[in-house]
Amino acid sequence: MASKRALITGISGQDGSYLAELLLSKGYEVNGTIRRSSSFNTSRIDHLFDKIKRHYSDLTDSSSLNRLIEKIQPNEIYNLGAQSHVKISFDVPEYTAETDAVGTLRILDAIRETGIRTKFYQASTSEMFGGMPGTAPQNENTPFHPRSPYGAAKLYAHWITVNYRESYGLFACSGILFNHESPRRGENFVTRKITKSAARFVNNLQDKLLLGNLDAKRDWGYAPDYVEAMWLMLQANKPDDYVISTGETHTVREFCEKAFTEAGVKLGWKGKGIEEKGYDTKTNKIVVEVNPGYFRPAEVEYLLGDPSKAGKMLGWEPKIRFAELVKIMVAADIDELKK
Ligand code: NAP
Ligand code: G4F
Repeated sequence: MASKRALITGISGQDGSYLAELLLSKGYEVNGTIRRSSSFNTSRIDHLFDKIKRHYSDLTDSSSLNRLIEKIQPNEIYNLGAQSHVKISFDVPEYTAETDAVGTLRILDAIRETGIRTKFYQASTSEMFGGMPGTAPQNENTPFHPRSPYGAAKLYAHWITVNYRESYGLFACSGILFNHESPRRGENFVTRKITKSAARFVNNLQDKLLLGNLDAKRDWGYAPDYVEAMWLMLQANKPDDYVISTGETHTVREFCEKAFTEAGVKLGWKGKGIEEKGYDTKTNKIVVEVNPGYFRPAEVEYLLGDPSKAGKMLGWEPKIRFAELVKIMVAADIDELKK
């Protein structure tokens, strides 16, 4: 008999898959929502097939959410489902708001309506800060200034989570997580795009890597560490909001350099702005070019989180930092090519 029942929206995503593994290891019954898709979209959780319960649902569909919450009666709900790509949110702003903002309200209201006693975790993001000049390191008291439809939708979700906690006494937490990555990261996020390209480059499968803003700085952590923080928030005595980050920041350019070094290629740089190029210092071959097609209408330039509250109140700290993270991701992508 499982000790607790959990419901994870977005269980097929990077974080959903790691969180499912963590909760299973703690003896939970793990339920997760998946979306109908014309092709298979469960590769990250296929290895858990007989251990978890999967349910078709969508954050844009209130009735499916109400039904599931009523049926499962979860002790803990982790709302990880989202249209999570910042640049794509400029192309599908309304869908992003429906899923990421109103979707969160739909769950909170289903909890209120059914009167089920459950704890709620909201997957909030450092994108809500917008990386405005003079605000780093960002902590729980830093003013919000979202710079994308994604950031704005997530900010609504954050505040509605806080509002339902204050209005109805729900045990609801908002985890303000900075970028976290892994070998399971979606291939159109910059870190995975780089590590996959580095692996392909040294195997003569790819010539060039086209990137957008090389100067953007991110506080990159390791996804398995971050799902542990989500769980810890729901085990605390009282609900609260926490910044989760490593406290270290690096440019996209540095991530590239490190990833190619791990793959055995030392990169040099020449040119400025959209003319900047990264080259293999051994062969002089151009490896990285800037393509303005990857620029965003508004950019978040500088993220650096201060996770000291989570350290003090939850005893959480990151185990894997930048250098090791890049190493893990490049090694996994090289291994993947060998298969
Ligand atoms: P991800 O890999 O993109 O996973 C997102 C999950 O949401 C997938 O399972 C996806 O299903 C599902 N989903 C998408 N649209 C949905 C909808 N309309 N209804 C229900 N489910 C839907 O994202 P992640 O990196 O694991 O991130 C998890 C959560 O944390 C997201 O809410 C993200 O915005 C937030 N977050 C992430 C980071 C980060 O750096 N990773 C940082 C801060 C906050 P499919 O597999 O079918 O697409
Ligand atoms: O990897 P990214 O797409 O991640 P971004 O925009 O920071 O968002 C991720 O982290 C957020 C937490 O802060 C999450 F909430 C969100 O769901 C997502 O997981 O881009 C990182 C940086 C940006 O500044 C972007 O402009 O890399 C820059 N970049 C440069 N070239 C690129 C590329 N990003 C992508 N995706 N692709 C490029 O070719």
